[in-house]
Amino acid sequence: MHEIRPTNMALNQQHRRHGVTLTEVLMSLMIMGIGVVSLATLFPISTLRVLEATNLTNSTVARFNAEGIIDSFPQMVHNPDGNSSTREAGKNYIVDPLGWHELLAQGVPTPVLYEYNRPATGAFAITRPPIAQQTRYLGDDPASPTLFTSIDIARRVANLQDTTTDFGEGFPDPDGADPTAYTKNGDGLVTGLTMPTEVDLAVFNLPTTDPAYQDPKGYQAVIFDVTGRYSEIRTIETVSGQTINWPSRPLPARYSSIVGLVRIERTEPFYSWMLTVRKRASGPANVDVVVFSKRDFNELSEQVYVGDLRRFTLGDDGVPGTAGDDLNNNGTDNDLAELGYPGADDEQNNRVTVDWDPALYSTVPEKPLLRRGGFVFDAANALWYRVLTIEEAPTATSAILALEKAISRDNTEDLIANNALDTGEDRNSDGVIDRGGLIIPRGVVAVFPLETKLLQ
Ligand SMILES: [Ca+2]
Ligand SMILES: [Ca+2]
Ligand SMILES: [Ca+2]
Ligand SMILES: [Ca+2]
Repeated sequence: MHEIRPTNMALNQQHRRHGVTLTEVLMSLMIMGIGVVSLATLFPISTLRVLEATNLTNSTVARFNAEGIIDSFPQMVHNPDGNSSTREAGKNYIVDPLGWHELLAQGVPTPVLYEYNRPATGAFAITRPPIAQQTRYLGDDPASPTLFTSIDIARRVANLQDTTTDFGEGFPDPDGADPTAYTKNGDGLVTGLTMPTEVDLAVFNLPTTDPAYQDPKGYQAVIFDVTGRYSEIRTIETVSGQTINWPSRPLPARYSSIVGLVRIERTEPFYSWMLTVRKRASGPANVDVVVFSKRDFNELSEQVYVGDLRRFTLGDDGVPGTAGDDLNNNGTDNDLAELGYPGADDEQNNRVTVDWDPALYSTVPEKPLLRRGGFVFDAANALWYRVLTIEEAPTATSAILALEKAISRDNTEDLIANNALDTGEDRNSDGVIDRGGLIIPRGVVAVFPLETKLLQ
């Protein structure tokens, strides 16, 4: 027994020297884990960055498209209903050719208001002020349009055809020995190709030769030459059986004897724009281009939520101006006109509480999609604000939003002693205290203020 022990100990020591303890394993796992986790978090971040970059690029293109249209057709902004007798001076409104046509196509009889489910009665009434502020215009005379004559035109003008979806591909002439695969015009140039039968054209809903069934939804063919390095794109004009045709734009002569792969794809519009306009009484208009990604063309997305935008807080003293002082010397201390007075403790405000308590609405509103970096629209003043953060909510059906910049205009009459009608409030003297409305449409990726557009 005594002789064996040292041997065992030596063996154990040997094991200890060459092996790895549990602690060492755990340590190395932890170190590797840190590396893997930090590497893994890089992927979502980079994906987000790519998405942000794509949004930024495409929305900038959409913005310049929109500005080009405005500069070519200034009446779209300055006379948005096409009625020369009213120039909408001093009003705020929306110019939304695409939204107008899309809602019309959905059966909304007159998509004149950019709003839905606005609380119109009760303590949280948001009445439409005398200046029509949530009016949506086509940007043209709806009775006899000259510019936005159809939904197709509106889609072409206000959409960015930025993405394509593949619908199938194949080699019409895999061996370069099948002359029947080609349809040619009088000059011998290819105006059509017959696709192999494994590409089932019927499922694509492509435009057929029968004009009654033509459905030009942006289907196009990408036609490679035999090298696979050169390609031409043709909008598919008609389809007859397995043959796709583009008679108005024949292919170059290099395709006349042999073609390579042909891919059928459809252009998808993800980005679109509408305009918000604040037109001064003197004529010039401030215009914002609002760019959406996958805009939801639905009345529900124009839900007006209760959200009082107030330019100033009352400060620590809880009253307008400085407690006990008559800052504006009108004989009354701390009247409403002293709110935000120079020298007072009132501060510029960038917070707003948005409320979607179903009790306030005639139709149960969907909860707004609130997210950092999203946009909210002041329905009274036609101003956009970007959301900086979402703070804790006082109730389960409300949230406090911190906005990226200070609120520049009040959208409510209820500026002090909230929920009560106080002296100096009720500016339109209708006996009702007006609450503010916010619209929080989904998918707004950017809002571009343009240079002031002059009446031309
Ligand atoms: Ca104060
Ligand atoms: Ca005073
Ligand atoms: Ca009040
Ligand atoms: Ca009022």
